Amino acid sequence: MGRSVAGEGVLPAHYVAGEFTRAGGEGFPLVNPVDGAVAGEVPEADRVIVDAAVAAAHGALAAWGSASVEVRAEAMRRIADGIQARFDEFVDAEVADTGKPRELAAGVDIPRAIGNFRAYADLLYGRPERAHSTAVPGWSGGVGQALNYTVRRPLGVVAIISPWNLPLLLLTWKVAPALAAGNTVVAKPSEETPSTATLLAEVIHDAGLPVGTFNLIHGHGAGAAGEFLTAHAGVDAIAFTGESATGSAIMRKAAEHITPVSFELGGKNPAIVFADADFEEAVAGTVRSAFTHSGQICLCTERVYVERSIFAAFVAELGARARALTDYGPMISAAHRDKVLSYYRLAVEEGATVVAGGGVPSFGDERDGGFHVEPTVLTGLAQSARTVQEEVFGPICHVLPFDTEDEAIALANDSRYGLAATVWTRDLSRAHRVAPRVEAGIVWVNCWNLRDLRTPFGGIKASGIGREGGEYSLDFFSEPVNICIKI
Ligand code: NAD
Ligand code: 6OD
Repeated sequence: MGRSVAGEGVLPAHYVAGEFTRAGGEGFPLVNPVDGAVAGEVPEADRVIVDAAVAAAHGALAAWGSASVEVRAEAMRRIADGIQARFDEFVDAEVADTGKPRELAAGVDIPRAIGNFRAYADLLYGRPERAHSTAVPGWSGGVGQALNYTVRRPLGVVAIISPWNLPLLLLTWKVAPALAAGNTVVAKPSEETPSTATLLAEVIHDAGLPVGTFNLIHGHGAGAAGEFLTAHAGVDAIAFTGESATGSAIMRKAAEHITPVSFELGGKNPAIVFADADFEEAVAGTVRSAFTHSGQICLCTERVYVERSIFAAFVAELGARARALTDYGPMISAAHRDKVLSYYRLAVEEGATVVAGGGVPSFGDERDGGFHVEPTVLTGLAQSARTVQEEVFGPICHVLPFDTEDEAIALANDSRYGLAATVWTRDLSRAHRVAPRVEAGIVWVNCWNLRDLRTPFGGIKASGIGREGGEYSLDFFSEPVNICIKI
């Protein structure tokens, strides 16, 4: 079938065994979250398509799994170049699917997708292989030698399931290291955001990897394409990003075949603001960390703990800046908007004071048909309130005062999640003291979402299993094999 043409939008298609197809079950509408209009139709992969994708990935393992580091690294670079060459198409597609501000897609999502492939091309060369010289007691009492060395081999066919919030960034965050490590891939993006994944398949097709090395299927999760894929006996590993509840469901299925998993899940991320912080930096940083992409980033702050002496001033300024935000994107869907609004209502029932937002904005244009909600700042809830404990994944944060360092840490850690945290202080000793005590996989001090692709990324508690990023991803996507040679 035909491929997307610049300026004409993307026709979402599965990519299986080197062919684009819209075959399978009954498709479903693709909705523009900015105005609620139907923008196209997404094909739904049935079991036949999923089986074909897994079979194709198996068929490509011998060729791709044995390709040299040079061949794989060059392929990663061709993919990066291919995205770069179609940069504007990728930006258009990401904006159309998510409604996110164009500067976010053009400034973060698409450049980071390119960066993901370039980073793994480079990392492949820097990968050390370990060797150990081992003393061996000889048969006749002398001492001989053995050489132990460790090689890494790919896991096989990897299923990659990604969410809708950073569709291309989070898909490539897993596809790049999985392919770099010599695996073949069957990927399923979120049903809400099929377009940049389809463009990625076109770019990978053009990069000339062996047929079947990368496959893409579209469709829903539970009881559908996502579950068919993650429960598939032919899948050797699962890398998943999404809700913690979905992680549990996938893990139950994975248990059947003892399939290894890497999970990046939900969060309820705290910010701790000490009175000695640079006030302006802390407020501006918290506005970014709470409201970027309308709070639909797993790293976004939803709980803010502020030292009592600056609490009132901080809340007033945060509220004023939240009210001043005007150019923000929508929630991804009507269902997600309704979930976020249900938390706004719940918070009020739980006794919150609404400092800013709390409702649906009125723009007086086509956006009124879309799924926007106001950036919202709350105070006055107990730490145990559901709105303080449960992930909302929208533009909402609740601010609570604290009196001591220990209390701030205890409040931050009082959560089933442990993904990311921010600490705002000018006291270096305090920063070093507090950061390691916060139960999170990532702690930013005086900054937020400052990323280095070599660093470990992931969460503890209900926020995930394992770490991705740099060598950590290459470790997950490959298996160490120790070889011992008596010499
Ligand atoms: P989701 O869990 O609903 O869906 C994610 C993906 O899983 C989609 O592709 C979906 O089709 C698929 N899926 C759903 N049920 C499935 C099942 N039973 N079997 C197999 N696949 C299934 O998540 P979402 O709503 O797309 O994304 C938002 C969530 O993702 C939030 O909780 C957010 O915190 C989390 N998230 C975490 C990270 C991280 O790095 N930790 C990053 C982004 C998003
Ligand atoms: O920046 C990244 O590498 C990354 N994995 C970001 C995740 C954001 C979650 O929404």
